[in-house]
Amino acid sequence: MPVDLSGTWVLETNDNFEEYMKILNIDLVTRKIAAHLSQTKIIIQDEDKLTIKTLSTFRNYEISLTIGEEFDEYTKGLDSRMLKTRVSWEGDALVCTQKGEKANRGWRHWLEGDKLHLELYCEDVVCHQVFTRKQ
Ligand code: YOG
Repeated sequence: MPVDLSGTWVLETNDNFEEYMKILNIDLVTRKIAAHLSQTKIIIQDEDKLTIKTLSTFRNYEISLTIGEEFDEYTKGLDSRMLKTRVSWEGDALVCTQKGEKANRGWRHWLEGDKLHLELYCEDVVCHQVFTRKQ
């Protein structure tokens, strides 16, 4: 376990989220609602087991996985696609690849000082989110 990302994190900045939602074919009305949501990320890291909950007043999303093992991900309530997903450490970054209909899809988490960073990418679009620890 290179670093411990565990904690409750609150979204502070959300660059290019609109473009990320568009590339996932999220409809206009849903995008308008989602764009201004406060998102809370709860990460529970226990050796090679990981749970990530993304919570909002509109929808919640949760994955549980074993680091290094591919699993079937269904993005229920998001873009509702089936993916073959794998999450691994690349140095101190937690890196996810999501194989499916969309090319170059995945995400990456890392720490910088007291902030949690997340890049969500799909095709040529990158959304950059920064979270701060909930007090
Ligand atoms: O997190 O993949 O931490 O799963 C991004 C949604 C918005 C619903 C959230 C609800 C992408 C409408 C998941 C927002 C846009 C828009 C709160 C980010 C899709 C639908 C759930 C994510 C990873 C890494 C762990």
